Amino acid sequence: MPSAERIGELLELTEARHGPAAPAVARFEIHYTRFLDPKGSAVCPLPDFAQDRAELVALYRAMVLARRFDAKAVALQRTGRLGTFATALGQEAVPVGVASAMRPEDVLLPSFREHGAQLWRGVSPVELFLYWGGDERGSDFAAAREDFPVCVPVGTHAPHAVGVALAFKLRREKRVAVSVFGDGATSKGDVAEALNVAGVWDLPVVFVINNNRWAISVPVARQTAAGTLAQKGIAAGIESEQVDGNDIIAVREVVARALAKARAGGGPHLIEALTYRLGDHTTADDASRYRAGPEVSAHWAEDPITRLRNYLVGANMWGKADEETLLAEISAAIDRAAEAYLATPPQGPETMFDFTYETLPKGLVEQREAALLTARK
Ligand SMILES: Cc1ncc(C[n+]2csc(CCOP(=O)(O)OP(=O)(O)O)c2C)c(N)n1
Ligand SMILES: [Mg+2]
Repeated sequence: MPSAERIGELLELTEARHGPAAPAVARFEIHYTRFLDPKGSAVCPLPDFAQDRAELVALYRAMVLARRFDAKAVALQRTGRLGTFATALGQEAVPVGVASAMRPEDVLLPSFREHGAQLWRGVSPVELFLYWGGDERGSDFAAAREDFPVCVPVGTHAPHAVGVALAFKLRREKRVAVSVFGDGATSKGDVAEALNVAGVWDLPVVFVINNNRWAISVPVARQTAAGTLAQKGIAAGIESEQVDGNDIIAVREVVARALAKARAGGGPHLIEALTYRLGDHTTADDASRYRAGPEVSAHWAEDPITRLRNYLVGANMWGKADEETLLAEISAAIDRAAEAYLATPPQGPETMFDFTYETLPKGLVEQREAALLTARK
């Protein structure tokens, strides 16, 4: 990707070529926020919420929970007890940071790597296991009733977020729609159209690009020639910025500011969170076929969980005993959830027809009956 310096050079070149008769009529800057460096040292004064140990420990706990959920989901898939699963290994600060900045009445529209956000908002690990196990009941959340389910089609939930935000605006509700999608999704027409209309209608929506640098086997540099993904928001007239997506304090802070702005009627916002996919794309992928090992190892040095733990330990807010207690509590909770999932009797095959249409088209009525007959045999 071209550096900010290179973009400056290009601007100067354009001016030199066209001369003063053709003045530049637009310029833009993308700001990048980071509070903790990869080692966990503060690089500038931390925001107010980060002065509170309980707030930071809650963020730490939620990232550890997301990682533990991930590991269990992979283990279940590998032993034939879960469907294909997309881990968020190394990316936990994005979903947890986003969700921790939201209010319960806001609406989350996640893609398939945001279980950290869903867990924070009250979706249970049992529901998530059910979803990834192919059971539609996993999307019928007991809490977070108005949040959207996991969106596997790449980027199609961005226009849905615009619809949700338009409803909030029409009803004069002080709520914000938050849509999280990947770097690859920014190449989709759905995302470009969503950004465009959100800008024109000045809607209360925050778009978060979870830029983990890869879209399956396609690296960002082959995805777009744009220097940043954030500037795609600028093109739509939306205030846009970058954040260190492995620094949860930074993610929470920039998302909180964007939400406050949108809630106060200040319009949409786009945040590009720079992180890295440490794992395979999904359990159906083998990233070693297209990605060099040293690249991955280098990114382990930016792990968001270690980063926050180092900060907490350095600030005398966390110790070995705290860590052991937390890990034991979280492992037990996830194991219990997995057991509850495995003990849930599966639904009948007819349910795959039952949740899309209010009235089933004739062809599907026949297929539904055939599925039931086969199941009874
Ligand atoms: C509309 C659509 N096209 C293709 C796919 C197959 N697919 C699944 S994930 C993915 C890449 C997504 O990359 P990115 O947006 O960067 O998200 P990430 O997986 O890295 O989180 C593709 C092409 C899909 N799920 N939906
Ligand atoms: Mg990606």
